[in-house]
Amino acid sequence: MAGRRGALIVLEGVDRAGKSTQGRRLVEALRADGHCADLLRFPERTTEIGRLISSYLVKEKNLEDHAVHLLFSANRWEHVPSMREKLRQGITLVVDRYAFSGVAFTSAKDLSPEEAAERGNFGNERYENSSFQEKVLQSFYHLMKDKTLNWKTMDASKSIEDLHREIKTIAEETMQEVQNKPLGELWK
Ligand code: NYM
Ligand code: MG
Repeated sequence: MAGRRGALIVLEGVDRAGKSTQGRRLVEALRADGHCADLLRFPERTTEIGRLISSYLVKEKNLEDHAVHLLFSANRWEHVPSMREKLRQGITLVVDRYAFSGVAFTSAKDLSPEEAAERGNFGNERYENSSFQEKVLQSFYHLMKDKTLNWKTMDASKSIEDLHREIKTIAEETMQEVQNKPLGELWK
């Protein structure tokens, strides 16, 4: 029994794909089955770095693109020690966005201002328009070519319930699969 570790389950996708809903449902269901599971989200807006990011996203603050990219990265790094500790203790982490969002959103920023001005039915934060999200999606497809990561693609147009069942099955398989493997590192 000793040494069984938790799984790192990352939900990625464009804005409004349903990641937060599915993340919450997954953690509830895993806990109901007696597993140890915690929900995390990035950006984690409650830290000092997270508050800076949030004021950038709601357009209260302007920040240089590279600087804000590094803030998103720093916001993940400030949580890495506690994440590793939890995984080692056997707690499965369900994470609503991670470093893939960092790459996908920053790399979508070469969008022309005309394209960015065309707004769809999104929220009011930075990046929340359809042409930007299309670039983000293409970037995610590119990142998914990395077969060292165990990507599963979900059809976000399915019902919340159907998606939940699929995601829960994948999560349980993954937890089994990794339980005796050492913690890895991303992009090493
Ligand atoms: N975002 C998120 C980034 O631009 N870079 C990152 O590294 C991360 C983690 O933050 N539009 C963007 C994607 C979202 C925005 O996230 C806020 P959320 O999940 O809507 O709170
Ligand atoms: Mg959002």
